[in-house]
Amino acid sequence: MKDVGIEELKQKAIEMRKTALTMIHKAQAGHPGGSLSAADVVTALYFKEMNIDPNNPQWEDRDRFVLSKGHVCPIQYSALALRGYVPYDTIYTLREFGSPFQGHPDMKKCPGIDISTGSLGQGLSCTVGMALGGKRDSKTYRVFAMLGDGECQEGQIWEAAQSAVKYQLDNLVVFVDDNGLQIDGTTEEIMPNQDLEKKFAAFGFETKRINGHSMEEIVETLDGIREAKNGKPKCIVLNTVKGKGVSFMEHSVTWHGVAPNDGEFLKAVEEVVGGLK
Ligand SMILES: Cc1ncc(C[n+]2csc(CCOP(=O)(O)OP(=O)(O)O)c2C)c(N)n1
Repeated sequence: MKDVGIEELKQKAIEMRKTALTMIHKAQAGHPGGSLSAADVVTALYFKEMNIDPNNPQWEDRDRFVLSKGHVCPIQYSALALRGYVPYDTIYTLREFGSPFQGHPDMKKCPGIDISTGSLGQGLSCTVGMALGGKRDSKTYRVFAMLGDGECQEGQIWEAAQSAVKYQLDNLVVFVDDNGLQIDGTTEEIMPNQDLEKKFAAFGFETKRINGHSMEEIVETLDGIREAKNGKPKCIVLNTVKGKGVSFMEHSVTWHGVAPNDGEFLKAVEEVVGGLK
């Protein structure tokens, strides 16, 4: 954990959004909507909460982060580039052959990626293994997962949730980016309210629903659970907006996996630089 103020984190979140959009624009491919909805929590984790060392990505005692909704990797790559895991210019190689920044996170190619993801539903199981391993080895590291609300339709999520409770993994913190939209192949889908905090609570998680774009609420929540050694895994459901920070991308499933053209990119960056409204 680093002592970083709210205003500094908000500035970082602006840089994160700008970087992710720059990558996607340069590649002319990628997923802006879900990257922007996850941006604020990912910022708080990488710039304040997690015990990590960019110079030693394999450090045994590091906190782990698993982007289970791996398609929004531009936001995680932005954190890795801005924290210095790789040179910042790497952002211009998104999705290129040989780049550490593949279309979905690849742990063999990119320093700082703890597990390869992209096939939705699998990441939580990986975090359960990591958290259980930590407990068995008497390690104090914590494990953070980021899931999508659409992803929670995968049965494997709930099998993993049961294991997390059975093994009393209070070193596991699960975030669900509940932006209310997903896309299934070519079918756009408005997600029904799944009452995810109630579902995770029914399985035995300690749960809370917060505004996923309020840095104040995010930091307060992370402060509140940091020392909670009560035998319960945690789940924080985030009220978020897909495309948050760019007016024409907000609440729009169209921007799930589409890159902005030159004009759209310039307008998007202009808006992002102005901060969240
Ligand atoms: C197992 C699997 N099925 C389908 C997909 C294709 N897919 C990629 S993103 C996505 C929608 C995800 O929605 P959500 O989890 O809500 O993420 P977000 O809206 O935050 O992008 C789907 C179905 C996939 N990556 N993995």
